[in-house]
Amino acid sequence: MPRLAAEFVTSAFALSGWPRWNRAEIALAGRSNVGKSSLLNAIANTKGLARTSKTPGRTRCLNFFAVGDSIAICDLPGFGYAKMGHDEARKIAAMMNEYIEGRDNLAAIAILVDCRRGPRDEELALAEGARARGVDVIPIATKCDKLKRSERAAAIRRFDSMGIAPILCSATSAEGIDELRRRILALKRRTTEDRIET
Ligand SMILES: Nc1nc2c(ncn2[C@@H]2O[C@H](COP(=O)(O)OP(=O)(O)OP(=O)(O)O)[C@@H](O)[C@H]2O)c(=O)[nH]1
Ligand SMILES: [Mg+2]
Repeated sequence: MPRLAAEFVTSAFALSGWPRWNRAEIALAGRSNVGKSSLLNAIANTKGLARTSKTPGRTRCLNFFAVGDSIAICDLPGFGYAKMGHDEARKIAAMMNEYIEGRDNLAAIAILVDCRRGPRDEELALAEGARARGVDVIPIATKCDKLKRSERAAAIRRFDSMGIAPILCSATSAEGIDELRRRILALKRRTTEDRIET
């Protein structure tokens, strides 16, 4: 599997900052600290491409990365960070929803969930909203290097409520990263007409 080169393009705090291009986008979504930015760095095999941190709430805007000629990755800010101020948390949630509900380029959303926790209401709602718009949902169980061999089956079963088995991923051990690269390279741009109207 060749390295999947990704290049930072721009940060956006509002719709007006979203890039105008024809690329198919995959968004990386999930709770704060779940490992979105680390996963992006692993996919691109470039340390420091997206900023990561032990402190939750590192990413506060939408960060767009171009992959080849026709694909892009959008690293989203994390939700559910308890210590974030109410106004800031609301602003970030609104920014995320605006993107997920309004971005025509969005072809797929990778919903990252800590493998030891499993999806809850917020991730299930995110998956449902994306599917209703015809956006592919790719569940990802992150930090799977933390699992003992005997815990792996249970970790996968935690995703039953999502209706799709997760890709077990680790930015540390690189497990699942090639599979994710394949899924990203297979993305095709969808036009508005392709979407399932609900
Ligand atoms: N063991 C392990 N730790 C990880 C893995 N991926 C990320 N981490 C750690 O988890 C913490 C959060 O990682 P980030 O990639 O910054 O998480 P994020 O989802 O982008 O966080 P926000 O930007 O705050 O939403 C960091 O301390 C990482 O080193 C992994 O696969 N395995
Ligand atoms: Mg981040």
